[in-house]
Amino acid sequence: MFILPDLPYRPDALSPVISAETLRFHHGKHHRSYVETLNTLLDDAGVDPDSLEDLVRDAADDPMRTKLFNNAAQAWNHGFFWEAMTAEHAAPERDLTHAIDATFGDMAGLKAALVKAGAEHFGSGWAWLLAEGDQLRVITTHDAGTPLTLGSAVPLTVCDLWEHAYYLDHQNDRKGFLAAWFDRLANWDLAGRQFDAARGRGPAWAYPAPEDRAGTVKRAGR
Ligand code: MN3
Repeated sequence: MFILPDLPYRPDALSPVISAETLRFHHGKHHRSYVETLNTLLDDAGVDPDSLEDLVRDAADDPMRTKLFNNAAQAWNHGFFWEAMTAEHAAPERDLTHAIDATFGDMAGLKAALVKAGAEHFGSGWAWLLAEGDQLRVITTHDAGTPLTLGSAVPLTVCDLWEHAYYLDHQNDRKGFLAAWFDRLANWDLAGRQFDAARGRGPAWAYPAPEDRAGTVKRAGR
C-alpha cells in the first residue's frame, strides 16, 4: 500500500502563488485519488511492489497497464512536485549554478526556457528540468508522463501544468503561474541534491516506501 505523503509545509506556505485552497484540493483530493486508485489496482491484481519507481518503470509502455501507469506515475510526480517547492527561497549551489550558466546562460535563461516550454505545452502535463550526468535540459511530459522512464535522466525540479494546479489562483494564465513558481517556490536545495545524484553522488529522491496493512514500512527507502 502506497501512502499519501504529508506536505512538507503548511497549506498556506506557498501563498499567494499557490493558495491554501488550491493546495488542499491538489494534495488532499487529486494526489489522494491517484494513490487510492493505485492501491485498489494493486490490490485487485494481487501485486505488492517494493518501490513506486520500479512499478512506474515496469508499467510504462505496457498497453495492458495504462491505468496502473497513469495512477502510479501521477502519485510519484506529485510526491516529487511537493518536495520541489519551498517557501524559503535559496539560490542553487555552485555546481548547479555552473551547469545552469553553461546550458542556459544564467538563471534568467533557465527561467525563460522553462516558462516557454510549459506555457507552450499543449494540454495537461509537467515541465521538468532534468540532468543526465552533468548535462541539463528542459522537457515537458504529457498527462502522467514522467522522466522515471527516460533512462538515466534525473529530474531536478518540476512544475505541474494541469489546470487543477493553477486555475483557482491564476485562471488561464499558465505563463504567469510558471514565472511566479520559478521566482518564488522552486526548491534549488532539492535540485542540487538531485544534480548530485545524477552525477553518482548520493541517492535521488524516492517516493516513500510502501507499507503493509499494519503500517509497517516494507523496506527502507533507497
Ligand atoms: Mn497535479
